[in-house]
This record gives sequence, structure tokens and C-alpha cells, in this order.
Amino acid sequence: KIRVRLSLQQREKLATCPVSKRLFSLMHTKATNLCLAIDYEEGERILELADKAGPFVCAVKVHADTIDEFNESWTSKLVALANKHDFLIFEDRKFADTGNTLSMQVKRNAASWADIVTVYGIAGEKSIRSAFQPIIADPSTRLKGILLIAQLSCEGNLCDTEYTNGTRRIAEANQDIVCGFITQEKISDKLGLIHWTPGVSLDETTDGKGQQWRSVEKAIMEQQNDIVIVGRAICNKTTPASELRRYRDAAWEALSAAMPK
Ligand code: 6AU
Repeated sequence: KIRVRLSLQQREKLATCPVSKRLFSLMHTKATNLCLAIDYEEGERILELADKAGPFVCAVKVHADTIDEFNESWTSKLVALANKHDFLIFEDRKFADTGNTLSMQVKRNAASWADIVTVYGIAGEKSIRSAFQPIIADPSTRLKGILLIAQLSCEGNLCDTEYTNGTRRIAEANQDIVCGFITQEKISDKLGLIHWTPGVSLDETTDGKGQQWRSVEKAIMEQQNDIVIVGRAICNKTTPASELRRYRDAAWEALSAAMPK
């Protein structure tokens, strides 16, 4: 069953988080709702694929703490690619701590080079808001929004309904700094918030380490997510370039089917 949603341009007007406005606009312009998770350890290899992927993606997601040559020279090269291709840089650090600690961690590890970072709702609204609001409001930092982790894709995870609902409430009450969610299914009716979903593959269902993959169609049409985050299903193939096109097309087709013509 296809449920009609608002267009990306209509939702751009409803969004208040600065990174969401930019994201809705670039998704519409580039016709893509694909986020590529590049989980290579070699920094140069990540940059090479990010350059190839640029035209097909709305965001490139990395884990800074898993990259061999992670330093300022590397981040400045990634920023140059993001500017060249107009995609967001997404540091998937999954922050979770008290406000003061969060603030110090974010300033040192992400604020200057990433557009968006992941944060667990676990520490509560006050810690999250007090850490991120001043950083996002600071014109000299690149960071312009956060994604709250509402649900996880892995088997046996401990994100129960109470946690998910509490996280949704924090997001809905802080839309000036929260872009949306990392989730498996749509959890909020606030149309300015964006549902990003990992755990997507068109060829496999599990990695044997707890990860659970399902199709693009299920993630977008059935579970009503907006953006698919795809990693190894693209990056570990011998021809990532053709997989990029395949996933971009499948994701965009599924999202377009639910939008007004
Ligand atoms: O497609 P994969 O399984 O190769 O990669 C999925 C990526 C990985 C995970 O660290 C991340 O998405 N992820 C997340 C995120 C984005 O926060 C949450 C989650 O529930 N599952 C998940 O796989 O880089």
C-alpha cells in the first residue's frame, strides 16, 4: 500500500534544522535518497569511492575512529569532495554521554568537518540540547544537525519501545537541532523530520554478525523511511559504481512512488 507523502520541497519548508533544509533541497535537485556508508579502513580508498559516489548520493557516512590515516588533511579532502558533489558528510560516532562531556567530544571529534552526527537519546534531552545547540548555532562550525538513534538494525538490540518513544519526543521538541532519526521504520508524523534507515541490501539478509538487511522497497514503501543507508552491499562489490546506480535508482523510485506527482 502506497501512502502519499508531501513533496521534498514542501517538507523543506517545514524543516527548521539547518542541515535538513539543505538536505531536502539537495535530495530534490540530485534526485537521490541514498546515503553511502563507506566502512573501509584505508583513508585514501574512502576518498576515491566518495568521489565516484558523489553524483549518486545525498550523504557519505564514515566512522572516523576506524580510519587509518584520519587527520585534518584527510578531513579537508573529504570536505572538498562534499563541496564538489554537494553531499553531506555524516560522522556516525553515536555519541552518548552527559552534556559537558558530549560538548567536549563533539568539538574535538566532529564539529569542524562533519555536517551531521549520530547521537543516542539515552542521556536525555538536557544533555543533548546543552551540548549540541551552541555548536550548531556557531557559524564557524560545519556541524549543522544531529540524528537521534531511535532503533537499531541488529539482532537482539536493546532499543525497546519506551526508548524509541522517548527519543522521538526529544526529536520532536528539538527540531531546530535534530534532523531526524536512525530507525528501522517511520516513527514520527512530523514531516520536517527525516527517517534514515540502515540495514539495507538487495542481495543478502545477514552478515552472520547480527546485522539484518532487508530490501530497499521494504525499507521505503512498507516501513516509510526517507533515506536508505547502504554500506557493504555497494562498497564490497567488485563494481561499486554500477551498484551505486542500482541502489540510487531503486531508492529514488520507491520514494517517488509515494510522493505527489
Ligand atoms: O550496510 P552495512 O551493514 O554494511 O552498513 C550499515 C552502516 C554501518 C553501521 O555502523 C550503521 O550503518 N548502522 C547504524 C547507524 C547508521 O547508525 C545503525 C544501525 O542500527 N545499524 C547500522 O548498520 O556503518
